[in-house]
Order: sequence, then C-alpha cells, then structure tokens
Amino acid sequence: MAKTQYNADSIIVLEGLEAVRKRPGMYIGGVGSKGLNHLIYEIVDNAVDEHLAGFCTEILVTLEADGSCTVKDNGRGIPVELHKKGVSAERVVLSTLHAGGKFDNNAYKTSGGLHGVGSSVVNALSERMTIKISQGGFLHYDRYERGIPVVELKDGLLPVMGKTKETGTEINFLPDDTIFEKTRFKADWLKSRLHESAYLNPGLVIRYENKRAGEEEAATFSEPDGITAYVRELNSGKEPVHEPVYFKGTAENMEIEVAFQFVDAFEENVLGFCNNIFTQEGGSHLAGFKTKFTMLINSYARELGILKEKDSNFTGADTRNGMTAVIAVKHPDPIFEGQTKTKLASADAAKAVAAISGEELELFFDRNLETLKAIIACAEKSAKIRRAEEKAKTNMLSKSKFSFDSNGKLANCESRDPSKCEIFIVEGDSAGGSAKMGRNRQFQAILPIRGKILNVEKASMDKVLANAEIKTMINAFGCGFSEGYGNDFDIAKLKYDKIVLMTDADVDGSHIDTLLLTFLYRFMPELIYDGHVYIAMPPLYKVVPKKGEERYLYDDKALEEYKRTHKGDFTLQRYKGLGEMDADQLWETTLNPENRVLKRVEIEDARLASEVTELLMGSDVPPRKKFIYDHADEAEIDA
Ligand code: TSJ
Repeated sequence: MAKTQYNADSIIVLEGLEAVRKRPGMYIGGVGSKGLNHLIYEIVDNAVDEHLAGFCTEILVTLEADGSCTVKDNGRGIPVELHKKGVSAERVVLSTLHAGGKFDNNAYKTSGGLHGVGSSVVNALSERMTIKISQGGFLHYDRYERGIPVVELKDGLLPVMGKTKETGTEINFLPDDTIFEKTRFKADWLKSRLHESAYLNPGLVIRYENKRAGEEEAATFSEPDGITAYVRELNSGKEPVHEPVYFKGTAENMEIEVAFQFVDAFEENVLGFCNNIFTQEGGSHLAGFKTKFTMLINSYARELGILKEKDSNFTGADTRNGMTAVIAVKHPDPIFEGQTKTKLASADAAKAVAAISGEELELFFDRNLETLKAIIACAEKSAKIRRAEEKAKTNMLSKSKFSFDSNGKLANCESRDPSKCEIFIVEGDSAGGSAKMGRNRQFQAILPIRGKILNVEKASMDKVLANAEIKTMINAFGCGFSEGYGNDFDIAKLKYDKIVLMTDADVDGSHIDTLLLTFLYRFMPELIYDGHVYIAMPPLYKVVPKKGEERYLYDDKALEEYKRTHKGDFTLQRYKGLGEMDADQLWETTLNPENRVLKRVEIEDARLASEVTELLMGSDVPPRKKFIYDHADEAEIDA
C-alpha cells in the first residue's frame, strides 16, 4: 500500500478544539453512554487503520481501574518527526480537527458520518490524554488536558522517556466528566464491538482487559476465519441447512466479501459493513446482494423445474427465508446517509456487490447442487406460507367487506427507538398484506385499514372512540389525543417519527386520506405541525425499455421527461392501485427509504388547519384531494 507523505496541505485546520467541547454531540453523536463508548472505538479504529495499512497485528484495549481506557498497538507509531508547522507531527494529529480522508494511512479509512471524526475529538473531550510512541529506537511521550498540550517541546520535538526496540502507539485517556453524563464505559458493548472488529479483520488479534474493581477479566478476540466465523456465530444454536458459503472479489475499486448460511427458521438476518463500520440502516451494498440473489434463485428454480411455468416468482423475502449473511465492502470514498448516518448510499457499491455475487454464486451453485436445492426449499416453504396467508386474507375480505374486525391489525416494527420508526397506514388488505411482507420489519410498522374510516368531524366523541381503526391508531401512536376540554396528548410519547398515509391515487384513496387527515387535525394536530405526517407517493408507471434498465416513474411529468430523453422502444405499465404490486415491488417503490417518494403534510398554523378541516368537510372529493396534494407538493421530498 502506498505511503502518504505528511505535509501541511493534508491537514485542514477547521477551528479550535473548543468547538468540539461546545457541541460534542455534533462530533460523537451524544454525551450519553453511546457517545462515551464511541471515544474508544474512535481510538481503536485508528489502530485498525494501521492494521489495514499492513503494519499492525495486535491491539490491546484496557479498561483501567481508574476509569480511563488504554489502547495500544504494535504499528509504526504515530509519526513524531518535525512537521511543517514547527511541532511534532503527533501534536498536529492529536490537536487538529481534520476531515476524514485527508489524513489517511490507507485507502479505506473510515470517513463520513460519526466515523473517522478523529483522535483530536477524543482528545478534546478527555480530562487527560497521554501518548507513548515507540519509534526509531526511542519511547516518546506527550500529554494533553482537555485537548491542550501540557508537555514542553524541545525544538518542536517530544520528550524521550527511554529506549526501545519496539514500535507502536499507546494512548491512555480519561473522558471529561464535565462533558459526559456518565463516564463509565460499557464493558459489554466494548467487548462485542471488539469481537466484531476481529471478525472483520481476520489477521488481527485484539486483546481486551478489564481492570475495574469487581469486573476483572481478560479476553482475546482473534478470528482467522473472518466473516465466515461471524455467520457461524450468528447461527449458533440454530439448525444449519448447509455449510457457510464464502466469497470475495474486487470490482469498481472496491473489495467485497460475503458469507452466508441458511438455517431452518423463518427469519432473515443480513448484516452489512462498509470499511469496518456496521451499516445499521443497510444500504446499497445489501441491495446489490439481495437483488442478485433473488434473481439467481428464481432462475435456478425454473431451470430445475421447481418453479413451473404457471408459478409466480419467489419474492426477495422468500429467497432469504432462513438466511444469515454478512456483507462487508471496502469503499475508497463511501457516502453515508440516514438518521444515524449508518446507511451506505454509494450507488457503485450496489453494482459492485451485484457483479461479484452474480459471478461467485453461479460458480458455487453450479458445483453445489445439493446446497442450491436446500436453499430453494427454504424459499418454497416461505412462498407456501405467504400464499396461504394471502388466500386467507382474500377470503376474509370477501366475507366481511367493510367491517373493522380485529383481523390483520397492526404489524409493529422491532425497533423501539421512535426516531427510527415509521408507521404506514395502508388502505386495503391486499396492499396491507404485501406491505407487511415487503417492509423492513426492523423499523417499519404496518397498520392496514379497510374501507372508509369514520368521519370524525361529524361523529360524536364516544362514537369516534368506539371506532376500531381509530382506537388502533391512538394506541399505536402512543401519544394520546387532545379534544376540546380534555388534553391527554403528549408528543414526547410518540412511537414513530413518521406516520405515512399510503392509499391509492384514486377517489377512494383520496377520501381515506381526507378522513385520516381530518382525524389527525382534530385529535393530534401537533403531529402535523411537527412534520410527522407524510403521504406516500407510489409510482404511477413502470417503463421497461428494450435496452437498459427498467424504471419507476412517479408522475406524468416524469413520464414526459422519460419519453423526451429515451429514444428506443419501451413498454409502459400503469399502476392503478397499491394492490397491484407484490411485496417486493411495494418495498422497491414505496417503502424503501432509498427509492421512495414521501411528501410531508404541512400546515402553517392552527388557524389555517381549522379552515382546512372545514374545507375538507365539503362534499366534493376532487378539490379536497387537490388541497392535500397541493400542500404536500410544497413540502420537501423526503429522500
Ligand atoms: F490517533 C490516535 F491517537 F487515535 C491513535 C493512532 C491511537 C492508536 C491506539 C493508534 C494510532 C496509530 C496511528 N497507530 N498507528 C498509527 N500510524 C500512523 O499514524 C502512521 C504511521 C506511519 C505513517 C507513514 O506514512 O510512515 C503514516 C501513519 C498515518
């Protein structure tokens, strides 16, 4: 790997570290336990980067008895020589805010989001930090207090404490208790994160030691089998369907590694990493793998005659029924998005992962027919259950057309972090069923509603509260409601950041939107003022060109634009309703935060809102729909 030369240009001096101390949350996400532990990861990641650069094989992390943390590696040692600025390069590294990527010692340094904010941030937020660097035969020493150096330099250079034949960096730091709510590192979180780093870096040995009174322990994390061992560990205690499959490859300047294994269970556990960072919110690398995997399983299933001509394809979720997978990519310049900046947004990662997965999976399945058949059997099991569920729902629907009975109620999400959760109010049982299957169950809840919801403007209070759909919504949102004299509403208790109305773009759908918004205006107006209410915009068209990629188009303008810019033949499919889309299409077009179009419902103030409620109560439907969409259009598109 190429060495980076140090010069002043490679360091961007943004501002003093005082800025970090003023707004620590901006740099480490928060001043609670999560932000606190993040300090250690930030330092450890520097040592892991030295490993990735090819110079470090061992890292030791110690939770000291005095509450501080020590991280030591056997790399080259942070450079100590005189920097252009007239001080030791070490001073520049630890006291200058530098943008991720500009001070790299390897091509895949963690950057973007909360990652790679740099050791200087940890320094600024530490009551004290001491640094020992073994390099060039000497042990060099430095010390900071709240980011300010307290050791006197000689001709700009660090004092030497003694001689050594070793090389490496050792950093000890104590978090500042005037900044953090608590300063006790979470040992369990740390261990699990260190183990994760060991799985992702098979050549690296990470030793952990806890010297705090009453919790003394030591552990070594070394995983020469890498992510294959990770998948085995994730599946421990479950019944494996086959041995783990592993492959890697390079495409688009990215290194890609995949390991997966199916177990006999109805669950899917696909984890993604980019540059050793866990991408909690998923992203393009996972999308690339999943798309390719679904395609291949379907085409093999047809080739083998398991899917007959009359059978419809397995959905993506079918093909991943029972799958545990780890997908790790190394990207030279990743883009992270999402609420917690843990979603990989770089489109080239999807392409690269799909390309490598396509080649390698074909090679593997062609030689391992038994494994292939076992995996297809998992998909068949899922499809069978899915079809039975769909049938049961259709039967139910035809039996009791507009009743509000308890069947098919809220399918909640797993996450209990309201800032990440979304609830989709979905019109119709078939769309509700597809949405339940197509969603990301981690953070997306589905509440199917059926028929027309009660018009709350006209109904009496007890009638409103007796209504099943309304009761379910009030319970689901968790924040109570306010009405005239009584006010029970507490927005702090809201369980979802986004409430998304998902109805067909026709008269009935528009009527349901209106009724739902009326309900929200009257009982929980703050949800709208605070921007929690959205309208989903499913696509109107799908175009499939003779050559090139198929696309979903969300309005007539987009269709015109497409016709103008695409010369060749294409077929045009018009979507009339949500019910026409299967679970995967619904995910692709309307649920997936990467592709979907959401419009936020915005109302300037209460006065306007009450006028709107009146307007909404008029008898003629089209103007009401128009109002909602006109206003929705002013809102920002949530991408
Ligand atoms: F930055 C830090 F303080 F957080 C930190 C850095 C903490 C720990 C535990 C280790 C390290 C670290 C940095 N270990 N190894 C390195 N390597 C370098 O900084 C380094 C060494 C040599 C060269 C070179 O081009 O010769 C370049 C770099 C970046």
